[in-house]
Amino acid sequence: MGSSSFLIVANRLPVDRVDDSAWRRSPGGLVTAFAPLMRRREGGWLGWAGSADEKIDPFDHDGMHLVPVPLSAEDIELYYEGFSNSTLWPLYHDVIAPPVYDRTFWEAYRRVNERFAEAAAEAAAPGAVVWIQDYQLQLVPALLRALRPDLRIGFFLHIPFPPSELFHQLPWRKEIVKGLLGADLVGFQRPGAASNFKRLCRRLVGYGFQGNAIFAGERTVRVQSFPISVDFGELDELVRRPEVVARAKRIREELGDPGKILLGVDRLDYTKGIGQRLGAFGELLAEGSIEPGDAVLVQIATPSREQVEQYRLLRDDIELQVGRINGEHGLLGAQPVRYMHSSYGREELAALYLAADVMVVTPLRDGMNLVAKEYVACRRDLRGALVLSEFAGAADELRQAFLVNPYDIDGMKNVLLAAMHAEPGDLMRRMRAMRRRVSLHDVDRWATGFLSALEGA
Ligand code: GDG
Repeated sequence: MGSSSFLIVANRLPVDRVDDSAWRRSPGGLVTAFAPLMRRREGGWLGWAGSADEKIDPFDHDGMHLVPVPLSAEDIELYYEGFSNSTLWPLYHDVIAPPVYDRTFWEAYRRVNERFAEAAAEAAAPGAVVWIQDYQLQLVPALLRALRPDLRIGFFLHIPFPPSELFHQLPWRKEIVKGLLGADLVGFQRPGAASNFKRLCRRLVGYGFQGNAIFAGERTVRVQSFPISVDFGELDELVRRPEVVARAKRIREELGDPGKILLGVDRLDYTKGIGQRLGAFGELLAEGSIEPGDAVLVQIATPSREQVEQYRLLRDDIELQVGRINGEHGLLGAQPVRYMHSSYGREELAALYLAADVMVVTPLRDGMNLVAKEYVACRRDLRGALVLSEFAGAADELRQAFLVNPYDIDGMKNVLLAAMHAEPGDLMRRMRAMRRRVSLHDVDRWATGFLSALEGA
């Protein structure tokens, strides 16, 4: 038995390698959310360190005890790129892309989940609280419980949980449900996902439920929604810095001081609706509702899952679309779409949010979408419009956004124009309400809310 009385189990460790001996905390909200908890509770974090076929001993970093779980090149191909990102990811996102059902993927998923469960069983102190993260590790709760019945086990799914009709496609649907039911608390982003899961448990394994409780034989499993959020305070502080404010001004100048700056920030993923967004913007230019020079769409597309075929095809499609729009509507020295296939630092991102008049978040399906909440957290000036898909979890909370159905291109065009032309007073009212929501329901509240439910479960 190990010494961690609080253990996070996630596909990835929260650090990236700088060189042979040095690590750097990865960008992203999860680590920020957990760091204080980890320090308070002698926390550990178990996950893959990011390189293939490498065995790394546990080490301490930034007040956290990190336990690397090795993955071979084959595990990465079959468990990570395969079952996680070619089967579960599309299945859980409304089958926007066709899921691949491949038995070798499944075998690898099971094998790797067993490895994670064994490593967690070794690292956890007696009676420890273990919090397992996301779709890559859905078998770990039950596997870990079998090894260590003394633990208190929580699981949180960051992505949507699909409706029952879709979930039934999965040849290993029962195994996944039983895997999750090993937890004391199963958390989802949205209440609808929690309901889907409860109904599925009744149909697939015959367990009844009442309210938040599923009756799983001798045990009770609590199922509930916990909408994730951002570190409001950190972002609100970031955009007060004079260098960030100055950078936002410079960004506007570098873009040729257009009438309106529209911004998209996404991992390059087919769930994010980047093509639909470009389509709507392109049509507005083609029909003359927007003149080149009136508006620039900045699209940051962070490289993602480049070994997966569907992602390579998507990149080609998007880049073709950007090229067409700029080819047809660009002027010498002024391109309506500025597309960047790279990632940026936190400060640059905050400056971009601050420079953007219209933030365009149009996923076809998204568990939450933190970009929408980050934009809100960065707009202490109460300016800026948020265009937000109804199919993002964030739409449950950010009701004052300009909500769109990204499948409805005409609707999206109208909403983009409405957001671009909205009165400052209207924008201020909307932004004030959204900021109230995000500042009260920040990521710390998410993490402590989940943990107190788990410890009380
Ligand atoms: C999954 C679910 C759920 C993006 N580009 C850069 C950069 N980012 C940061 C954003 C944001 C994060 O990445 C993306 O989070 P999202 O929530 O938008 O989307 P997913 O990656 O799909 O996340 C999602 C989330 O998990 C949490 O539960 O909300 O629904 O799909 O924080 O700012 N960060 C930096 N440079 C970039 O270029 N530094």
